[in-house]
Amino acid sequence: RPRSLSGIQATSDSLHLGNYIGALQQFVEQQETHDAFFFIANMHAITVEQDPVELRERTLRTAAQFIASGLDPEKSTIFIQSHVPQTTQLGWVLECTASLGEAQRMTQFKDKAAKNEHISLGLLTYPALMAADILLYQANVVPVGEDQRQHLELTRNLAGRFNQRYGQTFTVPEPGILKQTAKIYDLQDPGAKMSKSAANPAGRIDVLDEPKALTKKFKSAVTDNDTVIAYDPETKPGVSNLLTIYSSFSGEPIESIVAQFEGKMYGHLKVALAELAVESLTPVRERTHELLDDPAELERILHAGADRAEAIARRTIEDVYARVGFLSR
Ligand code: AQP
Repeated sequence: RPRSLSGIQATSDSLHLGNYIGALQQFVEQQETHDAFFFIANMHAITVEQDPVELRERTLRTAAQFIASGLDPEKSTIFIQSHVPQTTQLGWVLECTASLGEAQRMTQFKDKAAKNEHISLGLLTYPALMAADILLYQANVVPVGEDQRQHLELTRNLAGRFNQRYGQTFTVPEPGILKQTAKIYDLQDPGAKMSKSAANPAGRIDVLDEPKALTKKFKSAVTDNDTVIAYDPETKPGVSNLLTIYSSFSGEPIESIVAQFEGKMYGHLKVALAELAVESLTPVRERTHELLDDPAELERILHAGADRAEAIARRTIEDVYARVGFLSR
């Protein structure tokens, strides 16, 4: 089986619909067809300042949401990034493989550097650590949203560069980006991606939102002055985003949703979408809270995952260290 690997940062109490549709739902599908590895990125999280108590709590909450969304610990290896020390070992080697210019060109670095007063060095070198996450496990495919395409391209370049210099060491991974759901947009600002750090929380649907809050956000989603329900991301970004989300929950193609709502008002679509989202997300929310009520079981799953992940990571780092010329102890 080809290996699939991806991660999500532990930077919020709840994942949002962008994470859920753009990433997590793909993870759930891939565990059926791939040798699947999914981790909670707590090391990436500290590239910007985090409160330690919150980070611990959010790490477990993110793990619980993985499982509640359908990741099965029997099928997927679920682990915490910092539990595999080889991540930073390879991260360093890859920092020395990448160039400063490459890191500075990353649009996520530029965006986040503009938003934060204190720009940590880790924010700049983050893509090398992300490359380490992926290359450690010799992943074939990395399911992510569109916003991660540039980082993945850098990972591929670093793998190729290392292989060329030291001989075949790393699998060069393919991005697993699904066209239609690759980018879920902010409900209040459909020109921007839905994001944890958006200024207006009304534009973000959280997986753990209570039904009332969730319905209110969908009802107040920004659309346009037109009244026709049609899919056209260029001229009707708000409505198109709602249709994408609808399609991802209902599993129907967008054309058939458009046909169902022919002649209806935006309000109808919003109410139907809110109902669908409540129906889909309620079991995820309830299961997440159940899992969090039993942290011992969650921790057992995460430890078993770390053991499996580390066994593979150890083999890769031994090979890498030997190739770059580090003497073994
Ligand atoms: N809006 C989105 N649409 C589709 N996919 C998305 N992803 C994130 N936002 C969207 C995908 O979710 C996965 C987890 O990414 P992450 O842990 O890097 O999350 P993030 O980038 O911290 O989430 P945000 O909300 O984007 O955070 P900020 O506000 O800090 O930038 C990835 O696969 C990502 O592509």
